[in-house]
Amino acid sequence: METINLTVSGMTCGACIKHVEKAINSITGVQKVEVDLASGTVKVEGNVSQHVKEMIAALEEDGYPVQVTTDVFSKAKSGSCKSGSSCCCN
Ligand SMILES: [Cu+2]
Repeated sequence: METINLTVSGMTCGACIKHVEKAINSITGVQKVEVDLASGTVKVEGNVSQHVKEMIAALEEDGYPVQVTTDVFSKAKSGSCKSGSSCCCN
């Protein structure tokens, strides 16, 4: 299970939170969504690393531009892991 942090723009009220939660919960593998309206951050837990793009697409479709602050992709691609048996680059 992974945790992914997103920064979601355009959330202004409780209804926005519900929209965002619903959009994210519709994505395969999502187990938990936590929305922080004040900071515009969303924490997503689940087996979601394969579905981040879908998640972003679903949110943008609903009018909420997204930035991924936990960068799963660059970590996997950059080869920045230097050692360790559970290296994410493998
Ligand atoms: Cu709203």
